[in-house]
Amino acid sequence: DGFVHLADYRAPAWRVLHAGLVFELDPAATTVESVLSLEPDPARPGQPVTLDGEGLELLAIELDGRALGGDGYAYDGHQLTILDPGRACELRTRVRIHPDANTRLEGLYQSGRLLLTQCEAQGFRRITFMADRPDVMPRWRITLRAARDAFPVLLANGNPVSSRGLGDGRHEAVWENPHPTPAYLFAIAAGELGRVTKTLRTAEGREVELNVWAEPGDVERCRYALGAVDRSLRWDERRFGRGYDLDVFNVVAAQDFTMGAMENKGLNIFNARYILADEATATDADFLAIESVVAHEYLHNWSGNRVTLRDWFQLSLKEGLTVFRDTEFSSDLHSRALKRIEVVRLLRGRQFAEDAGALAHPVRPDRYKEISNFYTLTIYEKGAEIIRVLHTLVGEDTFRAGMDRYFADNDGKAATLEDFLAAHAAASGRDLAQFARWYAQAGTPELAIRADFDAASGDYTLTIDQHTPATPGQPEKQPLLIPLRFALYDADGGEITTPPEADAVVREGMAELTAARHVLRWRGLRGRPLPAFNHGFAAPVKLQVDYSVDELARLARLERDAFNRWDLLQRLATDALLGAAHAEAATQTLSDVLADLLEDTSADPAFVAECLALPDFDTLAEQVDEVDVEALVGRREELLDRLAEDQVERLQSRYEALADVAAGGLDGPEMSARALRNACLSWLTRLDPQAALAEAQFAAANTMTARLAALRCLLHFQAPGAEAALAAFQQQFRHDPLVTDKWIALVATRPHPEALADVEALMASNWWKATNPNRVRALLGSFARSNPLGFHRRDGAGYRLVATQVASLDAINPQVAARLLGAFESWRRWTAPHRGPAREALAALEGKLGSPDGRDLLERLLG
Ligand code: HT7
Ligand code: ZN
Repeated sequence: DGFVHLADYRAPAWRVLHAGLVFELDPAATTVESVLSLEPDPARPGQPVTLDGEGLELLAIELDGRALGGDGYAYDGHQLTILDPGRACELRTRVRIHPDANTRLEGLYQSGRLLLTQCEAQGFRRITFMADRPDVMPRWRITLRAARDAFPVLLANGNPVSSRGLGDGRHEAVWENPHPTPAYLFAIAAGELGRVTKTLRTAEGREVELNVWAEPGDVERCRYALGAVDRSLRWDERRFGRGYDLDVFNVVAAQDFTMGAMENKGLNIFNARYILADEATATDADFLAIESVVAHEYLHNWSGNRVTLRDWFQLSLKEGLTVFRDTEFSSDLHSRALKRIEVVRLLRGRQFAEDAGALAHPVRPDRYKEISNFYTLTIYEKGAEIIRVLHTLVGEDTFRAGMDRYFADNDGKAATLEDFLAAHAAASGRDLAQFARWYAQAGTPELAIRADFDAASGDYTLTIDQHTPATPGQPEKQPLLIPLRFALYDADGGEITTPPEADAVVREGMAELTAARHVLRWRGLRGRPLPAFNHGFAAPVKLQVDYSVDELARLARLERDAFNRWDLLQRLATDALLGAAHAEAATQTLSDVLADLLEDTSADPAFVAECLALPDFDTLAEQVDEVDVEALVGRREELLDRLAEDQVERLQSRYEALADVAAGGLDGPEMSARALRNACLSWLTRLDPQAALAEAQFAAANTMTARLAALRCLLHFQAPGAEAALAAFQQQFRHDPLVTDKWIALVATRPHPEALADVEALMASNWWKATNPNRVRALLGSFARSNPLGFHRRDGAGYRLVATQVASLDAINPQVAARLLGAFESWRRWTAPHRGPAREALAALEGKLGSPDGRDLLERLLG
């Protein structure tokens, strides 16, 4: 049926114990000689050796030193089959590949003057023959040979063993990776690279050299990333007791990279946008993202590399866990509340939509057609939330004990989610069978909570109904184990600490919901209490609680925890936008609370900035049955206008007062000041685009954060000076592709249907580079995902533009094309004037996509 099924998993009949590779590197034609030590599984005798190899030009093949003739093997362009040799043996092959023609950026490819690899998930088979599956884990010896002038630096996984000149201008470097490592973690990088470096001693006493490499002109911009590697290594030692296990840790920045970065053993390869930074070219958000992606890849060394995956169905075992770990890293180092706000925005705006749309799938899918299409927010972000649910249920100490056990039991192995759950079940003494449903069931659970108070008896009951909507292929759902935090406040704002009578386990303000309905009951209360739920968003669910505006206003002032206060403001804003009955009262309350916040100079300015940022379009769209794009955007703009009018003086005063702290520097208070200042600038420019505030900030800016925020205000509010500022910005940074991506994304997201023409003009210009994923994302990704008025034009031109580009990008880089196609995931919920053109744009793609990636997505979108 074209699917790979989890139920069909079989252990490999042949293991690869050792892989010795010799590369003769050349962009046009690289040869790879491979010697694989193969061993049969005694439990499965008589099986042929089958190795993956995609489109390889086979030059030579020998088994145990003897050339194989045409009757000894078969190669069909995808798989190499050798009749059962019947014993352990050594297979030697030589193949030729063509990195400079590789626009897929999978396998060995050229980026600028560098040669690089990307092997996850199934790219290694484009380099040479291998059992390209994560449960086959050879030890590796990698020899790289190349012309010294073009490729002075030769890097691979593991530790450097030797290097030497070869005469005739060529040289060689040998690397050895002693840890059993699957092929998806293989990496090499070669070319003219410079580095920043630092040596440290790990807690276990190992001396480790940390290097961050980039093209020579970019080396100075690697310093921040190097610091982030250092911080990550130290944090994993402290918080998880996990040390680093090689003599070197190399990181390389590449301008052409399909995703964010890759955790190859000892040689992480990064999209340059997650490495290169200084204050003149990177925003504060860039710095924070760099630190978090660097941490993510570093932390994979244990969650992914030392303990790897049995098969790709287990993807969230490494990705969800590592997102959980990198989020904890950022929360420990910076503001936990701000990090939680960032994550919850992403969940509500994007992951919930994915989980409710045509592409919804469980965190552990049970079948797939193309694994590349499963690197999703559900696998990553919902996967991390599930780990957080476990952490909430068992507490930090027991969670740590479970992790220690998981690492100890599975080190050097290829694990499953069952292995992970078994370790945590053993450490906590809990039965995690119901918890495991989180992995099997797609869709965001909804909790509807009804409160009843009997004034005569003082009895107060909370009835909690759990429901998960149907998703493709899963019409029926079972109840999940959900830890629901709650608090009850009395009339004086004091917390009622009496535990309720309940048909669920309740402890310290948390109920463990396991059934479709639970009832919590308090008796003899003196008045109707005010309830609050899901503090810190501990349960990744949608809550339905009918609050009056007065109750929300009281809660917004009662809640001391920063995340919860922010969440209440989001709720007020949502009611102001979508809650017809009390929209006006909610607007007024929101405005009053924002006024207090803007006057509260003791509050973290970055937190105030988060409170000023209303729920975005995606988050709102997720909460309505049918998405009327123009109406939703229009209402949001009106609300922003109204709130900005109410706050104008406070905005001006905070904008001015924060100028000095915001002037430069990367310390918390400095970044915070810029965050609030830029939020104020946006609201003030909205009110009066003619005022020269943004123009002045643009002219005086000495950080990219201030400059880009000003340019955004100028362009998006069509202020005088916008054209001149854009031209100056383009000119100043024309040689920097990452900064160029920034202005391109601003143009693509101008909130106006006419932005389409600007996007088309850019596509016809020299700025357009279809082979560079960052450029494609900056222009088309931003347009499709972050410009509702442009993408959802009533004439369907936005959909047609994106669909047409998907078709041509599919032939260049199928993964990049498939991600763009994901922008249509919610099309069935768009109102009729949009739905029709969207369906037509998708239908026009049928028969036009050559890749399995694109065809799989299109089938699911239209199915
Ligand atoms: N584990 C890495 C995933 C990745 C990837 C997957 C498919 C195609 C290209 C890719 N590049 C990187 C990234 C991570 O989650 O750490
Ligand atoms: Zn990852």
